[in-house]
Amino acid sequence: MAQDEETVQATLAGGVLELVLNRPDRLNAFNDDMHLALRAQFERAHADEAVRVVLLTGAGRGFCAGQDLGDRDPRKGGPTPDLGATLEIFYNPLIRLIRSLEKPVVCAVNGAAAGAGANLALACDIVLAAKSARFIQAFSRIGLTLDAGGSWSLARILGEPRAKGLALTAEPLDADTAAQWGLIWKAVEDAALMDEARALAAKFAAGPTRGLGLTKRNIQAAATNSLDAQLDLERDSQREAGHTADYAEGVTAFLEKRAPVFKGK
Ligand code: T3D
Repeated sequence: MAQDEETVQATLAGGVLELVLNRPDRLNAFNDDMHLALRAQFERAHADEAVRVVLLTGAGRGFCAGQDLGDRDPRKGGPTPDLGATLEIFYNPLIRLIRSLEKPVVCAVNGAAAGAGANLALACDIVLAAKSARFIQAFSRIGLTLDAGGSWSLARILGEPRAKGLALTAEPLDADTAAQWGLIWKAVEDAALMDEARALAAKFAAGPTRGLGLTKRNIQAAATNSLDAQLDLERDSQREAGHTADYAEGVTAFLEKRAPVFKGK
């Protein structure tokens, strides 16, 4: 079995690339193999037209517990690890790949999402979480600071008071509260999580892929654009969307009073 199939299970069916973080006995904490495997899958999502949506979740009772601390054991001796290198080599490229993918990324948080694992989830476009799931900015418990885009996501989404509260206290945030605060899209019953996430992913996979991708890109661009720049971007994007076969199909289907059949073209 290939390395990436062991630590990240990947299946592509019906336009949905489903990725399952697969180190359940470590609550899917990242080791180097899992970093490389997950990155390879997001690179594939960029390159492969057959991928129209990504669905990310975790095996077992956790979503992802961040970096594997067993690989950071100071008791083993040796030089102090360069944690900046981990970010430069692994987390930062991964977060950039997710944010720059002009296709929806759905995240189904099935259990604890801690440290970089929490911020991996927050980098995704639509986050569903099981009601039993918890988001834990665990960094301060071990003397670290936010990473994997957490300081950016939390401050932007929640504002300083709640971002600082979560980060400085490392208190777990339950899924219902995360949804109420607007940190995630929805909290759902545990038993319904994967059905709901897969239904959503299937809907996106049958959607107008370019239009969805432009929508994602432009909403993200709004954070740093002026209104003028954003209006120009909307004009250019709508021009591009208007040339797609999916737009022609959408309008035709409306006029023919039937459901559209989008091809992602
Ligand atoms: O290069 C760099 O290191 C820089 C990058 C840093 C990024 C980071 O993510 S730093 C933050 C690392 N993550 C954490 O600090 C979270 C550590 N985990 C926890 O705090 C807890 O496990 C949870 C709150 C997530 C869940 O608690 P609980 O009680 O439900 O489960 P547990 O019993 O703690 O964990 C179950 C097993 O998973 C356990 O192993 P065992 O005793 O059954 O053999 C535990 O040791 C293991 N585990 C959980 N998280 C990690 C882990 N093993 C290695 N690394 C982990 N991060």
